[in-house]
Amino acid sequence: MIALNLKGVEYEFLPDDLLNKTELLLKSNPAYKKIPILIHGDKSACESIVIVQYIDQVWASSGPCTLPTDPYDRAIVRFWAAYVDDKVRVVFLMKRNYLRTFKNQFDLTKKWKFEWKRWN
Ligand SMILES: N[C@@H](CCC(=O)N[C@@H](CS)C(=O)NCC(=O)O)C(=O)O
Repeated sequence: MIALNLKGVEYEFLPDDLLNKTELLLKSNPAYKKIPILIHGDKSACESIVIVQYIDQVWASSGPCTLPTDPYDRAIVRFWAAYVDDKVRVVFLMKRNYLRTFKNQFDLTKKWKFEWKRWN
């Protein structure tokens, strides 16, 4: 959305329920079944960095270039995008799964702290 806004491209935002994905999402990104997806006419582009590059190229003459034009600088941006995707997201997902798994224990700890305060 940031890239589209920078380019001044009008778009419609279609939210999706990631726990109950729509047919449109599944049909538009059959490989990963994930968002974001850019639907442009009868075509769809998936993966953030691919979408940003696509937007830069299709709307090249409008607004600023989202990615650097220098090939090396562009490679660096792609490297860090892949790094964040690979490493940071994994940590986020691990934290989410950890919290889900141990939610009951956290609730118990809260209860225990409450009891401790009550008696001390
Ligand atoms: N590499 C992808 C990552 C996309 C991604 O992880 N999307 C998440 C939402 S932020 C998603 O669709 N999750 C649903 C799922 O994993 O089923 C990108 O950069 O576009």
